[in-house]
Amino acid sequence: MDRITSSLALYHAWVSSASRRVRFVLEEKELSYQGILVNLLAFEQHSPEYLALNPNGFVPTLVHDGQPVIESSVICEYLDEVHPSPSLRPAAPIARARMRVWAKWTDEVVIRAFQVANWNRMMAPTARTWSDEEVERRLKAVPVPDRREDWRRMAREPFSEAEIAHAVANIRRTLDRMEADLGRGPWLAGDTFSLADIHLSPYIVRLGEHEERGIRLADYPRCADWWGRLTSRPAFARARIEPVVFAA
Ligand SMILES: N[C@@H](CCC(=O)N[C@@H](CS)C(=O)NCC(=O)O)C(=O)O
Repeated sequence: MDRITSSLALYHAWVSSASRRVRFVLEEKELSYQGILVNLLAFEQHSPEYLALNPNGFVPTLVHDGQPVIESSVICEYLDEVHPSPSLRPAAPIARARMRVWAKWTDEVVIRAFQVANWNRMMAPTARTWSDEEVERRLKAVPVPDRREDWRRMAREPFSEAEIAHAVANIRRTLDRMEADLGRGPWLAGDTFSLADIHLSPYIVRLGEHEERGIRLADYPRCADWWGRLTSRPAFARARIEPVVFAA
């Protein structure tokens, strides 16, 4: 990993959805920052150097004036506090509360729902090649017990069809709730584009991965309209929130 040379640095990975939320905020605010790539399949996120910044061993981590800030939704709010213009949090407390409900749902449900299917395709092909000794060594370096178990699963017992079906049910639930909230719209938290819209964007861009399970954005007309408006924002392209292409 590169060394920090700027007062605003983001440790991230291009395909990491949590990193993408923060990159979108940085681009909306047109902040210049140093991007430091963390190679997740080389396990740089579990190195002592990185764990000193982010004790959970996840990307992203923002380092501002030498101070690390972790957790993507917290980083997004932090950036909006220290660089308030243009504001990404609605002014009205009720709309701000709705924005936070979306942040919470994304953190507690959406991240996991997408992780289950994605990790089988993205992480398992590497992890299943490890010897038993290597599995033991790699798992020792993973600090969060739940994530350690996820890595063990990738090495030896990938997520089952039943677990993926459960994840897909949560994705459908998310789309249903988005469709309902957009009825009040035009944005997820109300009148203005906000962090709520940013939080969902890296997951909606990956919906195509679930097409064979019958999930289609076109079946959610308000979401499809919202997606058209969101993806035409110049910051979206600069943040590089693109569908993920898997090796065949
Ligand atoms: N709640 C965390 C989750 C971050 C997260 O799960 N990051 C993934 C990439 S999207 C990661 O670091 N994966 C590598 C690993 O767990 O070893 C956040 O929102 O920042």
